[in-house]
Amino acid sequence: MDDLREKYLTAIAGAGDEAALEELRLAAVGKKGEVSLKMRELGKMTPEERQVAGPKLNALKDEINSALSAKKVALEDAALEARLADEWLDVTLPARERPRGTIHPVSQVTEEVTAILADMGFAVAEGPQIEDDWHNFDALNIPSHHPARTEMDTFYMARAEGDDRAPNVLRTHTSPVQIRSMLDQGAPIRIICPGRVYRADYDQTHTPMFHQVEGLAIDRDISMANLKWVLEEFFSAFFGKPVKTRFRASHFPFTEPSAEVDIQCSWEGGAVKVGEGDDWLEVLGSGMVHPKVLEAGGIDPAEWQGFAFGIGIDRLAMLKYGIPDLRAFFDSDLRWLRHYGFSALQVPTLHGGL
Ligand code: 2NL
Repeated sequence: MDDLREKYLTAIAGAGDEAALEELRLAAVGKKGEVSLKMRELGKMTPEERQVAGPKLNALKDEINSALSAKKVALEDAALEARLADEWLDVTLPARERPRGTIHPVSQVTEEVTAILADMGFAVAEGPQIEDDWHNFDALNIPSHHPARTEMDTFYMARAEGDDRAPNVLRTHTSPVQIRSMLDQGAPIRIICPGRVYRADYDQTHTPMFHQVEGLAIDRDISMANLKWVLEEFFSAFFGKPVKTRFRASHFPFTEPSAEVDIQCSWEGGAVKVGEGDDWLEVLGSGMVHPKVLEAGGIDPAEWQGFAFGIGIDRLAMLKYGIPDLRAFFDSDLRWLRHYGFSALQVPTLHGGL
């Protein structure tokens, strides 16, 4: 019996895990375990022998059982300690930084303009930023001697040595996109063309790349009255209050008649406010599409006519969001971008008041 005690208590003390412990339990005090077998032998003993051996065996069984449960608890504690040591986490560490970009005012305003005009039935059309001189100038009735075509105003692309085709240009307006759309779709047509345009100009109020949105509506009975309604509706939606407009006769090669459009504003303490006061701010050029331009777009001017307009997006952004310096738009200064940028969740909608 002393051998059994010695054997099992030593084995239990050395058991590495719960499975080993269970094996020992079965071997010692399980139904066919060594201690249980010994207990069965009690029946063959004399009463005197049994009186000595019985209590001793019971005591041994109890001793082994409590050693087993004590060891089980010790193993569980050790496993928990190991996990605690292993899965340690410093919850006081500063959180990981999440770099967040913002929506550039130009993108925001492009979305706003698009939302308003899409609601009036204008679809968005896009096209190449590198154009041939026909789409950028000839199709728009801009003659070859026109000052807009000089290298003072237009960026010309280089041609390969010996290639004497007219050089391509960086588009100076988004009008060529409208020419392409007319040629592709024919009339009737109602589109807007937002995008980057390029002119060789750099000062306080001009950057060599800027953004424009042009609109074009062609149908069987379109007039300047439709143009005026669309523009007043547009400005009122864009600035969120009624905005008066003023049309002044003007000249563009691609429209006849042509009008420059001013919007009502006030000047106070060096800041412009749109939709109040009795000053005027020029914001846009427009007119009825010139018959030669319709022809260049493959549309019969005897059957169709329409209006077109062009607005500077950057200018609109400065006006609406009180941004003073145009050149900062394209400096990629993170402090400026965080200050004037928009959250990706501020998606402009008509019902949200833009
Ligand atoms: C301006 C002038 C304007 C247009 C753009 C246009 C396009 C086609 C035909 C006729 Cl395809 N016109 N676009 C017309 C008038 C003015 O923009 O000063 N924008 C800031």
